Amino acid sequence: MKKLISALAILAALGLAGSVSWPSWAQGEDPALAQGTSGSPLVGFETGNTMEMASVDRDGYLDTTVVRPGSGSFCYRAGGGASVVLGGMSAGAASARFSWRTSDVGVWAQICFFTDGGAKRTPPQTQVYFSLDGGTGRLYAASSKVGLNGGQPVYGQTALANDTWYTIRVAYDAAAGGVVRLWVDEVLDIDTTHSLAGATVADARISGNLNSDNYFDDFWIGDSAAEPPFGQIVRLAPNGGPVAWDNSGGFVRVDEIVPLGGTGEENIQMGINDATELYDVEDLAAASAVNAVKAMWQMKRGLGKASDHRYAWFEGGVFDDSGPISLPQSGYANFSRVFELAPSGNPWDLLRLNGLQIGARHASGPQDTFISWATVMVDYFNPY
Ligand SMILES: [Ca+2]
Ligand SMILES: [Ca+2]
Repeated sequence: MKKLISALAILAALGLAGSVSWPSWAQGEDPALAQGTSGSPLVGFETGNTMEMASVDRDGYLDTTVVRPGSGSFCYRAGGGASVVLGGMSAGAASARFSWRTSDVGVWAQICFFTDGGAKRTPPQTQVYFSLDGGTGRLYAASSKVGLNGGQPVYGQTALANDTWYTIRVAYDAAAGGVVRLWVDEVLDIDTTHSLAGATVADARISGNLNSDNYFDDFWIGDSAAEPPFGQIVRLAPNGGPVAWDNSGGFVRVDEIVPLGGTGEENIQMGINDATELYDVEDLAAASAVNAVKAMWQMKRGLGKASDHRYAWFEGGVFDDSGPISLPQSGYANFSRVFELAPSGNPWDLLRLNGLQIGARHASGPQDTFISWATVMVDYFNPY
């Protein structure tokens, strides 16, 4: 199975009462997946906030009017500058899948590119980029850095249409002679190689053009040049489950979009007893494949002596948790974990997905654990 690039860095969310500041999701803490330092390999914008990405172009914003069926409630409209979907990578090869549409195939846009991590989106910092050519209405790959076609574009053959969602998949191997590939829906539209070795891929970026509307959604990012899986991303919200904690608000206090962390908007474990609060989540109606699942949590701790706070999950008879995590006393910290396999170790399927529970755990000690928000993002494929 292709590995997803996950995230390591710990970034605390500073949530102010009534107005939550929303940083990058930053703690995808499965050690086997931990290769990045910010962002997440699954980005569907279903938190209702652009900051699921590592950095956001100043002109980018979320849109709810042209969302692709099967892709939840939000998509991202890119501005003219670059947004970093996933930063902190250290990969000799990279791939990405996303949904994309443009209002005008006659307007050039550099829609996706892998870089060395520099500030610019042009060579020498960009290793390879995949762009819409406004003259032909086709996509092309280009790079003067890694000896791709003598620095000239390599064009795909698919003539694109305005206002149409496409599934775009790209793959790049930085080694000399490595592949550069792009798929438009089922079609392998660009299939070439480059002659020079590139540097380690540090991030994956997207951009649009202020003279057209370029929408993105459903990002899956991998660390090989293999063909990414088809898929889209939806959110499954908490919708039930046992109420075990003292502040018995149940799932209704952790299911909102955008997340609210104020008083009365959280569940709290008070006192020193071991306790776990797990939430059922909405069922997904149909999927021919479940590629991966990202669980997300927003938590903080109470005042007093530090104690043992964890986020937790349950599936297929297997209960597990994060182990002790460091939580802020003021404001909330965001956590995420990507599960390529179900927690029971089996490949995901609908039955396992719909049996998943997530929540939080207070192991011991005199300090309260707060959970403000929890959700599940599913990367799935279902042909329409
Ligand atoms: Ca979405
Ligand atoms: Ca809440």
